Amino acid sequence: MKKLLGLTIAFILLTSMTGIGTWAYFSDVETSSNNQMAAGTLDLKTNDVDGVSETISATNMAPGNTVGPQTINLKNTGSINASGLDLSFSYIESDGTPNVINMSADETAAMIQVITLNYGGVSILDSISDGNANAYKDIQDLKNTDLSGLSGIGGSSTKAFEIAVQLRPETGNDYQADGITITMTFTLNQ
Ligand SMILES: [Ca+2]
Ligand SMILES: [Ca+2]
Ligand SMILES: [Ca+2]
Repeated sequence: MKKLLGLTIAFILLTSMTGIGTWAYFSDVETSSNNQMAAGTLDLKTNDVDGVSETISATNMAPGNTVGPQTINLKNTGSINASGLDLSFSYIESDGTPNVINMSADETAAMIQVITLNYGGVSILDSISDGNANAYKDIQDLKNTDLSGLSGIGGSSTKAFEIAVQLRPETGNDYQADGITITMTFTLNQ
């Protein structure tokens, strides 16, 4: 039995600024203070009820800004032990306006470094391959890494999933108003 559950994280880079001041803003990390991730418990049901989804937003990230670590509790609400958990990431472009230079979703994802990735209290960051060879683990790498076969969750038990990201300090002005919406999918196998 498999249950799917989508978790959406929206990262919009500096969408609210317009005009000449926009470009100055991009190098001023202090002015972006609204980054947040909402906590939540995700119920991975083991009956035939569809999974729920939850949105985590990080808007107006400036270069160098860190968001998280945010804990998401993955709860096996059934009584049957799950033998394994598959985790996958995908994203779509989600840009703001105006967007003078449009960087691709992959380019944007590559600028968002994953600095914390824990499951069940253990870091799984080392499992991520630096597929785009930019010398750090990022959201594009996450998308392209197979994260299936993680340890399962016992019946009526919960494991914590934690993630923190940073918009790379060297992110250039071309990325302004570019954003991506990331969907994490947890598949509980029994
Ligand atoms: Ca874009
Ligand atoms: Ca990388
Ligand atoms: Ca742009």
